[in-house]
Amino acid sequence: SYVGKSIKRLNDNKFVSGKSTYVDDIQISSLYAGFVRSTYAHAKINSINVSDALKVNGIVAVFTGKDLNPMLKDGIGPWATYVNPKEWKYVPRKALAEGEVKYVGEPVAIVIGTDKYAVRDAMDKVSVDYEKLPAVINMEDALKGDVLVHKELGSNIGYNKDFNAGNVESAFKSADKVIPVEISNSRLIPSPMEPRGIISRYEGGTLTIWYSTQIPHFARDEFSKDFGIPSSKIRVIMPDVGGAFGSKAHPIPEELAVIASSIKLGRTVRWTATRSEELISSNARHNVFKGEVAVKNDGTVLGIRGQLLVELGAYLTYTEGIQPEIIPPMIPGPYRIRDLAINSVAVYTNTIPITMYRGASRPEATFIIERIMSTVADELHMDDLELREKNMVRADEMPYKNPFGLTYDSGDYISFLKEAKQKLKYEETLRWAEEERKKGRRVGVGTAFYLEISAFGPWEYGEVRVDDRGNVTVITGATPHGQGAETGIAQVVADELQIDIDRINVIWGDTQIAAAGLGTYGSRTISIGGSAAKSAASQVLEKMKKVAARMLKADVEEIEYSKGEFRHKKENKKVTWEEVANEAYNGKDPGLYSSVTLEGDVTFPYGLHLAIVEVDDTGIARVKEYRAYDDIGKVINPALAEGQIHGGAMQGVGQALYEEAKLDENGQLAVSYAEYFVPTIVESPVYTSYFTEKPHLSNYATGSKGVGEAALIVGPAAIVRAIENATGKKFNKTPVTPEEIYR
Ligand code: MCN
Ligand code: MO
Repeated sequence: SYVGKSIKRLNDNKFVSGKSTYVDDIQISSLYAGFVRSTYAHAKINSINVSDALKVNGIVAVFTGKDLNPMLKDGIGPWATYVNPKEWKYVPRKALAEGEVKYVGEPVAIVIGTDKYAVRDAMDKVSVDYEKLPAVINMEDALKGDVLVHKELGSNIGYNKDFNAGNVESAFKSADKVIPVEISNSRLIPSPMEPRGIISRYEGGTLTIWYSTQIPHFARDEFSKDFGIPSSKIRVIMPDVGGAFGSKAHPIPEELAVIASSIKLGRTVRWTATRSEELISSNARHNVFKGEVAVKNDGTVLGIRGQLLVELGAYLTYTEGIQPEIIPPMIPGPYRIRDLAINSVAVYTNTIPITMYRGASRPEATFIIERIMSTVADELHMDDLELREKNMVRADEMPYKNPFGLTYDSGDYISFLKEAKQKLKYEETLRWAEEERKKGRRVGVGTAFYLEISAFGPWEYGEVRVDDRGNVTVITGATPHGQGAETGIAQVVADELQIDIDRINVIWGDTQIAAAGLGTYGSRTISIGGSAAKSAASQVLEKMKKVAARMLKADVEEIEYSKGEFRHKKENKKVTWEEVANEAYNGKDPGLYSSVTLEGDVTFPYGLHLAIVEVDDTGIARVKEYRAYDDIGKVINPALAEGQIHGGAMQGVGQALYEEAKLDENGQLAVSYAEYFVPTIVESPVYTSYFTEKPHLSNYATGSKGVGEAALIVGPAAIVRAIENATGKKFNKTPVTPEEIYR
C-alpha cells in the first residue's frame, strides 16, 4: 500500500531537468502585450494620446478603456462561491481604467505588437494627460471619508458586519482584568517564482486561454460572464504553474484586457508579467485588530471585543472578500471563548488591490488570537502553554460548535498539547534559552498553537479511466501547482485499486478535460480532491467486477478482488486486472470510466509550532530552529506534508522578520526585492516536523485534513513570541525589523 508512505513525487523529473512548461514557455505564434500604467494614486484621465506609440515599428494596436471596456458585459466581482456579493459595496472591474485612475500601477492602456521589445518602446510613447485628484492611501484617512475612492459607492467602506456571539457585556463585567490589544498584519507580496502569465487565442467564436492559474474552471466561468461568451466555447488550460500561494486564484483586469484584445484583433495575444508588474499584481494581508480582552485572574479568557479593519486597496478583488468574513469567526481558535463582539470593516484606499495569500484569513485570525493569548500570559505571569491549555476546548466537547457556528470536526487539543510539549522539547528548550541569555546571548523560544479551517468544499470532481491495458488515468478538478498533491492522489487511487502506482497518471488543469473542478486553494486538494478520485476509482472497480463476473460465469457477489486479481470464490478461478481491462473494451462493455462530484465540508487541523530565535548586536533576528507538531488527520505522504510545513514556515520567517510591501506617501510601491526580503536558504532555520501518531481524522474518505497553509498560519506568531522571549520587548505587528527591536 502507498498511503502513509513518503513516495517520491511523480512529476519531478521534468522540473529538476528544466523541461517543465510554464505559460511563457509555450511556443505559439502570437502578439505581445504590455501595459501603460497609472503614475498617480488618484487622477482624472483627461486624454490619452496613442499616435506616437502606433508609429513604432511592429506595433499592431494600442487600446484604452474606451476601446475594450464596452466589450465586457460585466466585470470582475467577488468570488460568489465563498463571498456573498450582496454584503459588499463594490465596482466590478473592467479591463482598463476609464475616466479615472485609482491606484499607482492601474492599467490604463494595452500596447500590442509583434515583438516584446517594440511593445516596451511603444509603452513609453503613450502619453496620458492626468489631472491629479486627492488620494487616500491609508485606512485611517479612508475612514474619514473626505476623499472617496469610488464616488458612486458613497463611502470607502466596502463591507461592515458585526460578528456577535454570547454576551460580551456580561463577560466584560465579570472580568478581573481587561487588557487592551492592537495587532496588525502588514501588506505582503506573495512572490511565486513564476509571475502571472496568459495567452489568449480567439478563433471562430471560441477562446483558448493558457493561463497561470489555480482556478481554470472558475476563470472560464468568470471570462464567460464578463464577455458574454458561453462557457462551452471557452477552454482554459493551466500549464505547469510555478507557484501561486493563493495569489493566482484571482483574475485581474490585465488578463481581461489581453482576452478582449485577442477577440478584437482575432489574433493570439500573450502577456507575462515582469517581476515589477508581479509586485503590483498581487498584494496581500494588511489588517489591524484593535480591541480588548476580558480575563479572570486564573487565566480564563472570558471575552474579546474590538474592531477588525481590513484593507481592500482600490478595488475588491475576486478573493479578498473572504478575509473580513472568515477572520472574525476563526478568532476564538481552539479556545472555549464564547463571548465575542467583532466589528469587521473592509476599507477602500487608493492603493494596489489586496488579494489572498497562503492561509488567507487564518494567518490573520491566528496571529490575533495567539498574540492575545501571549499577551494575557504576560499580564497574568503564566506560562504560555499553561494558559492555552486552560482555555482549550476539551475532547469530550468534540465535535465542537464554536460561538460563530463553525463546527470543529475532530481533535483532542489538550492531549495533543501535552504530546507536543514533549516532542518539541518545550520546557528544556525554554530553560536552555534562559541559561544562554544569562551568558549574554539574546536567544528566545516562542510557541504558538493554531486551529485552522481547511479542505473547503462545496465539492470537487474526480474521474478515473482504466484503459484496455489496465493503465489508469485520474482526472482531478483540483489543480496542484507545486504541492505534489498529484502524487498523493495517485497513492490514494493506487491503494483503492490495489495496483502499482506506476500505472497511474494524474492529469488536471484543462477545462475541456476535467468536466468540472474548483481548484487548489484552502488546503483542500488531497482531502476533497483525493476523496473524489478515490470514490471514482471504487466505482470503476465495481464495473470491473461485473466484467470479471461475466468472464468467470459468476454472479458479481461471488467475485472477490485483491491485488490485481478477480477471483471466483467457490470455483477458485481467476482473471487478472489486465484481462478484465482488455475484455471491457472488446465491444460488449461501454468501457471503464467513472466520474464523481464529491460534496464535502471543511475540516479543522491544528498544531503547535516552536521557533528558536537569536538577535544579534545590530538588532537582526534570525530563526535558528523551527519545530512543528501537527495533527492533519491521516497523513497521505509524510514527505509531501513535511515539505508543506517547511515551505510554509519559510514564508513565515519572511512574514515575521523581513517582508513588508511599503507604499510611499504617493501610494507608490516603495519596495523592490532589494528592500522586500523574501528569505533565501541563507535565512533558513533548521526544520523539524512531526505529525502526531494519534491523528484525528476528517470525515473525508481519505481521513486527511489540509496541511498546505498550516505553517504560514502559525509561524509568524511563534517567531514573534520567540523574539519577545529573546529581547523582553513586546511586538504586535510584523515584520519585526531591527528598527522595531531597537525602537
Ligand atoms: N498532504 C498529505 N497528507 C495530508 C494533507 C496533505 O500528504 N493529511 C499532502 C498532499 O498530498 C499535498 C500537500 O500535502 O501534496 C498539500 O495538500 P493539501 O493540504 O490538500 O493542500 P493543497 O494541495 O490544496 O494545496 C494548497 C495549499 C495552499 S492553499 C497554498 S496557498 C499553497 C500551498 O498549498 N501554495 C503553494 N503550498 C504550496 N506549495 C507550493 N509549492 N506552491 C504553492 O503555490
Ligand atoms: Mo491558498
